[in-house]
Amino acid sequence: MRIAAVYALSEETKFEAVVKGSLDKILNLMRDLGYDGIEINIPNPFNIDVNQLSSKLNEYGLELSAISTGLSYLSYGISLTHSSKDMREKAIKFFIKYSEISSTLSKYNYVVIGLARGKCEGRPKSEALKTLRESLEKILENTEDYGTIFLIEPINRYETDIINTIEDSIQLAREYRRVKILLDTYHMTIEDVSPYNAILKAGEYIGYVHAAENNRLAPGMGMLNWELIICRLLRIGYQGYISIEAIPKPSYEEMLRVGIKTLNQYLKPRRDS
Ligand SMILES: [Mn+2]
Repeated sequence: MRIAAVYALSEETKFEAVVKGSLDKILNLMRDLGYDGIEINIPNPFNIDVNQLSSKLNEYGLELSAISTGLSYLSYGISLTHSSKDMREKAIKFFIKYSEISSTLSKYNYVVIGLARGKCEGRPKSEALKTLRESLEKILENTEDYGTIFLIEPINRYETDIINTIEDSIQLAREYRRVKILLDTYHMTIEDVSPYNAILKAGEYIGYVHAAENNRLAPGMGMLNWELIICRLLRIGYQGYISIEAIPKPSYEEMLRVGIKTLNQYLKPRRDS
Protein backbone atom coordinates (compact mmCIF):
# COMPACT_ATOMS: atom_id res chain seq x y z
CA MET A 1 0.00 0.00 0.00
CA ARG A 2 1.05 3.55 -0.66
CA ILE A 3 0.32 6.74 1.25
CA ALA A 4 -1.06 10.07 0.02
CA ALA A 5 -2.90 13.07 1.44
CA VAL A 6 -5.61 15.25 -0.02
CA TYR A 7 -4.70 18.75 -1.18
CA ALA A 8 -7.25 21.36 -2.29
CA LEU A 9 -6.20 23.32 -5.35
CA SER A 10 -8.42 26.25 -4.43
CA GLU A 11 -7.30 28.63 -1.69
CA GLU A 12 -10.81 29.72 -0.78
CA THR A 13 -12.25 26.27 -0.20
CA LYS A 14 -15.11 25.79 2.22
CA PHE A 15 -14.11 22.19 2.88
CA GLU A 16 -12.15 21.94 6.10
CA ALA A 17 -10.75 18.40 6.01
CA VAL A 18 -8.04 19.18 3.54
CA VAL A 19 -4.55 20.62 3.21
CA LYS A 20 -4.39 24.09 1.70
CA GLY A 21 -1.61 26.56 0.98
CA SER A 22 1.18 26.83 -1.55
CA LEU A 23 1.51 23.69 -3.69
CA ASP A 24 5.31 23.91 -3.71
CA LYS A 25 5.48 24.10 0.05
CA ILE A 26 3.11 21.16 0.48
CA LEU A 27 4.82 18.97 -2.14
CA ASN A 28 8.17 19.69 -0.55
CA LEU A 29 6.96 18.78 2.93
CA MET A 30 5.13 15.68 1.73
CA ARG A 31 8.22 14.45 -0.11
CA ASP A 32 10.34 15.00 3.01
CA LEU A 33 7.84 13.12 5.17
CA GLY A 34 7.92 10.14 2.80
CA TYR A 35 4.56 10.40 1.07
CA ASP A 36 4.26 8.45 -2.17
CA GLY A 37 1.50 10.52 -3.70
CA ILE A 38 -0.88 13.42 -3.47
CA GLU A 39 -4.62 13.48 -4.11
CA ILE A 40 -5.74 16.77 -5.57
CA ASN A 41 -9.22 18.17 -5.14
CA ILE A 42 -9.90 20.29 -8.23
CA PRO A 43 -12.87 22.68 -8.02
CA ASN A 44 -13.02 23.42 -11.75
CA PRO A 45 -11.30 21.06 -14.23
CA PHE A 46 -11.65 23.65 -17.01
CA ASN A 47 -9.63 26.07 -14.97
CA ILE A 48 -6.31 24.34 -14.34
CA ASP A 49 -2.93 24.30 -16.01
CA VAL A 50 -2.34 20.59 -16.57
CA ASN A 51 1.25 21.00 -17.81
CA GLN A 52 2.22 23.07 -14.83
CA LEU A 53 0.70 20.57 -12.42
CA SER A 54 2.42 17.72 -14.20
CA SER A 55 5.85 19.35 -14.01
CA LYS A 56 5.39 20.13 -10.32
CA LEU A 57 4.52 16.53 -9.52
CA ASN A 58 7.58 15.38 -11.47
CA GLU A 59 9.80 17.95 -9.80
CA TYR A 60 8.93 16.65 -6.32
CA GLY A 61 8.62 13.01 -7.35
CA LEU A 62 5.08 12.53 -6.05
CA GLU A 63 2.38 10.58 -7.89
CA LEU A 64 -1.12 11.85 -8.43
CA SER A 65 -3.01 9.18 -6.50
CA ALA A 66 -6.48 10.44 -7.46
CA ILE A 67 -8.45 13.51 -8.43
CA SER A 68 -11.21 14.40 -6.02
CA THR A 69 -14.11 16.58 -6.97
CA GLY A 70 -16.05 17.62 -3.88
CA LEU A 71 -15.05 21.26 -4.31
CA SER A 72 -16.96 21.40 -7.60
CA TYR A 73 -20.08 20.77 -5.54
CA LEU A 74 -19.18 23.23 -2.80
CA SER A 75 -17.97 25.98 -5.15
CA TYR A 76 -20.20 25.54 -8.23
CA GLY A 77 -23.11 23.35 -7.10
CA ILE A 78 -21.98 20.56 -9.45
CA SER A 79 -24.31 17.60 -8.85
CA LEU A 80 -24.86 14.46 -10.91
CA THR A 81 -28.38 14.11 -9.50
CA HIS A 82 -29.36 17.77 -9.77
CA SER A 83 -33.09 18.21 -10.43
CA SER A 84 -32.25 20.59 -13.30
CA LYS A 85 -31.28 18.84 -16.54
CA ASP A 86 -28.97 21.73 -17.52
CA MET A 87 -27.11 21.44 -14.25
CA ARG A 88 -26.79 17.68 -14.66
CA GLU A 89 -25.35 18.16 -18.14
CA LYS A 90 -22.87 20.64 -16.74
CA ALA A 91 -21.91 18.13 -14.06
CA ILE A 92 -21.41 15.38 -16.65
CA LYS A 93 -19.11 17.71 -18.67
CA PHE A 94 -17.10 18.40 -15.53
CA PHE A 95 -16.61 14.69 -14.92
CA ILE A 96 -15.62 13.95 -18.50
CA LYS A 97 -13.00 16.69 -18.18
CA TYR A 98 -11.80 15.34 -14.82
CA SER A 99 -11.40 11.97 -16.50
CA GLU A 100 -9.36 13.44 -19.36
CA ILE A 101 -7.03 15.21 -16.91
CA SER A 102 -6.73 12.13 -14.73
CA SER A 103 -5.78 9.96 -17.69
CA THR A 104 -2.93 12.32 -18.62
CA LEU A 105 -1.62 13.00 -15.12
CA SER A 106 -2.06 9.76 -13.22
CA LYS A 107 -1.12 6.17 -13.94
CA TYR A 108 -3.81 5.11 -11.45
CA ASN A 109 -6.44 7.22 -13.20
CA TYR A 110 -8.97 7.50 -10.36
CA VAL A 111 -11.66 10.18 -10.17
CA VAL A 112 -13.66 10.44 -6.95
CA ILE A 113 -17.43 10.83 -6.92
CA GLY A 114 -17.97 12.30 -3.48
CA LEU A 115 -20.26 15.21 -2.69
CA ALA A 116 -20.78 15.90 -6.41
CA ARG A 117 -23.12 12.91 -6.56
CA GLY A 118 -25.65 15.41 -5.11
CA LYS A 119 -28.64 14.88 -2.86
CA CYS A 120 -32.24 13.68 -3.09
CA GLU A 121 -33.55 17.28 -2.97
CA GLY A 122 -36.92 16.08 -1.71
CA ARG A 123 -37.30 13.28 -4.28
CA PRO A 124 -37.70 9.65 -3.23
CA LYS A 125 -34.29 8.02 -2.92
CA SER A 126 -35.03 5.53 -5.71
CA GLU A 127 -35.72 8.37 -8.12
CA ALA A 128 -32.56 10.25 -7.21
CA LEU A 129 -30.54 7.04 -7.54
CA LYS A 130 -32.02 6.45 -10.99
CA THR A 131 -30.93 9.94 -12.03
CA LEU A 132 -27.47 9.32 -10.60
CA ARG A 133 -27.18 6.11 -12.61
CA GLU A 134 -28.22 7.88 -15.81
CA SER A 135 -25.55 10.55 -15.30
CA LEU A 136 -22.97 7.94 -14.40
CA GLU A 137 -23.74 5.93 -17.52
CA LYS A 138 -23.28 9.02 -19.70
CA ILE A 139 -19.94 9.70 -18.07
CA LEU A 140 -18.81 6.10 -18.53
CA GLU A 141 -19.87 6.10 -22.19
CA ASN A 142 -17.90 9.27 -22.87
CA THR A 143 -14.73 8.30 -21.02
CA GLU A 144 -14.18 4.83 -22.46
CA ASP A 145 -10.99 6.03 -24.20
CA TYR A 146 -9.61 7.59 -21.02
CA GLY A 147 -10.23 4.39 -19.07
CA THR A 148 -10.76 6.23 -15.80
CA ILE A 149 -11.99 4.34 -12.73
CA PHE A 150 -14.68 6.29 -10.89
CA LEU A 151 -14.63 5.93 -7.13
CA ILE A 152 -17.99 6.12 -5.45
CA GLU A 153 -17.58 7.25 -1.86
CA PRO A 154 -20.15 6.44 0.83
CA ILE A 155 -20.61 9.71 2.76
CA ASN A 156 -22.26 10.17 6.13
CA ARG A 157 -25.91 11.16 6.54
CA TYR A 158 -25.14 14.71 7.68
CA GLU A 159 -23.58 15.57 4.33
CA THR A 160 -25.76 13.71 1.84
CA ASP A 161 -28.79 11.44 1.72
CA ILE A 162 -27.69 9.21 -1.18
CA ILE A 163 -25.18 6.36 -0.73
CA ASN A 164 -24.29 6.56 2.94
CA THR A 165 -23.22 3.02 3.75
CA ILE A 166 -20.80 0.56 2.21
CA GLU A 167 -23.75 -1.60 1.22
CA ASP A 168 -25.30 1.28 -0.74
CA SER A 169 -22.11 1.56 -2.79
CA ILE A 170 -21.49 -2.14 -3.41
CA GLN A 171 -24.46 -2.34 -5.76
CA LEU A 172 -23.01 0.33 -8.08
CA ALA A 173 -19.55 -1.22 -8.06
CA ARG A 174 -21.06 -4.60 -8.96
CA GLU A 175 -22.96 -3.12 -11.83
CA TYR A 176 -20.32 -1.01 -13.57
CA ARG A 177 -16.91 -2.28 -14.59
CA ARG A 178 -15.22 1.11 -14.13
CA VAL A 179 -16.79 1.97 -10.78
CA LYS A 180 -15.08 1.05 -7.52
CA ILE A 181 -15.66 1.96 -3.90
CA LEU A 182 -13.78 4.59 -1.97
CA LEU A 183 -13.81 3.69 1.72
CA ASP A 184 -13.53 6.69 4.01
CA THR A 185 -12.81 5.60 7.57
CA TYR A 186 -14.36 8.78 9.02
CA HIS A 187 -17.71 8.33 7.23
CA MET A 188 -17.63 4.63 8.13
CA THR A 189 -17.50 5.36 11.86
CA ILE A 190 -20.79 7.22 11.48
CA GLU A 191 -22.61 4.91 9.08
CA ASP A 192 -21.36 1.37 9.35
CA VAL A 193 -22.03 -1.04 12.22
CA SER A 194 -18.32 -1.83 12.31
CA PRO A 195 -15.89 0.05 10.10
CA TYR A 196 -13.50 -2.89 10.43
CA ASN A 197 -16.01 -5.44 9.19
CA ALA A 198 -17.18 -3.09 6.43
CA ILE A 199 -13.72 -3.43 4.89
CA LEU A 200 -14.23 -7.18 4.58
CA LYS A 201 -17.71 -6.66 3.19
CA ALA A 202 -16.56 -4.25 0.47
CA GLY A 203 -13.59 -6.54 -0.27
CA GLU A 204 -12.61 -6.73 -3.91
CA TYR A 205 -14.72 -3.68 -4.80
CA ILE A 206 -12.47 -1.31 -2.87
CA GLY A 207 -10.47 0.91 -5.21
CA TYR A 208 -9.20 3.54 -2.81
CA VAL A 209 -9.16 4.50 0.87
CA HIS A 210 -9.50 7.82 2.70
CA ALA A 211 -8.03 7.81 6.19
CA ALA A 212 -9.19 9.99 9.05
CA GLU A 213 -10.20 9.38 12.63
CA ASN A 214 -13.74 9.30 14.06
CA ASN A 215 -13.29 13.05 14.77
CA ARG A 216 -11.86 13.59 11.27
CA LEU A 217 -8.42 14.42 12.63
CA ALA A 218 -5.29 12.66 11.32
CA PRO A 219 -4.85 8.93 11.95
CA GLY A 220 -3.38 8.70 15.44
CA MET A 221 -5.41 11.57 16.90
CA GLY A 222 -8.65 9.70 17.59
CA MET A 223 -10.23 6.38 18.51
CA LEU A 224 -9.78 4.15 15.47
CA ASN A 225 -7.62 1.04 15.57
CA TRP A 226 -5.27 1.52 12.62
CA GLU A 227 -3.53 -1.78 13.09
CA LEU A 228 -6.86 -3.55 12.61
CA ILE A 229 -7.79 -1.38 9.62
CA ILE A 230 -4.51 -2.19 7.90
CA CYS A 231 -4.78 -5.88 8.80
CA ARG A 232 -8.25 -5.99 7.26
CA LEU A 233 -7.06 -4.22 4.10
CA LEU A 234 -4.19 -6.68 3.79
CA ARG A 235 -6.53 -9.59 4.36
CA ILE A 236 -8.67 -8.64 1.35
CA GLY A 237 -5.51 -8.15 -0.74
CA TYR A 238 -5.83 -4.38 -1.05
CA GLN A 239 -2.72 -2.87 -2.63
CA GLY A 240 -3.81 0.65 -3.47
CA TYR A 241 -3.51 4.03 -1.83
CA ILE A 242 -4.42 5.14 1.67
CA SER A 243 -5.00 8.87 1.34
CA ILE A 244 -5.17 10.99 4.47
CA GLU A 245 -8.14 13.34 4.34
CA ALA A 246 -8.15 14.97 7.73
CA ILE A 247 -8.76 18.32 9.38
CA PRO A 248 -5.36 20.09 9.48
CA LYS A 249 -5.20 20.57 13.25
CA PRO A 250 -3.22 21.62 15.20
CA SER A 251 -1.54 22.55 11.87
CA TYR A 252 -1.35 20.91 8.45
CA GLU A 253 2.32 20.14 9.05
CA GLU A 254 1.44 18.23 12.21
CA MET A 255 -1.52 16.50 10.58
CA LEU A 256 0.67 15.28 7.70
CA ARG A 257 3.44 14.20 10.07
CA VAL A 258 1.25 12.32 12.58
CA GLY A 259 -0.91 10.78 9.85
CA ILE A 260 1.91 9.13 7.91
CA LYS A 261 3.71 8.13 11.11
CA THR A 262 0.64 6.31 12.40
CA LEU A 263 0.04 4.45 9.15
CA ASN A 264 3.71 3.60 8.68
CA GLN A 265 3.85 2.08 12.13
CA TYR A 266 1.74 -0.78 10.77
CA LEU A 267 2.61 -0.61 7.08
CA LYS A 268 6.33 -0.06 7.16
CA PRO A 269 7.47 -3.43 8.52
CA ARG A 270 5.53 -4.96 5.63
CA ARG A 271 6.66 -2.43 3.04
CA ASP A 272 10.33 -2.96 3.94
CA SER A 273 10.21 -6.73 3.94
MN1 LIG B 1 -13.49 11.23 1.89
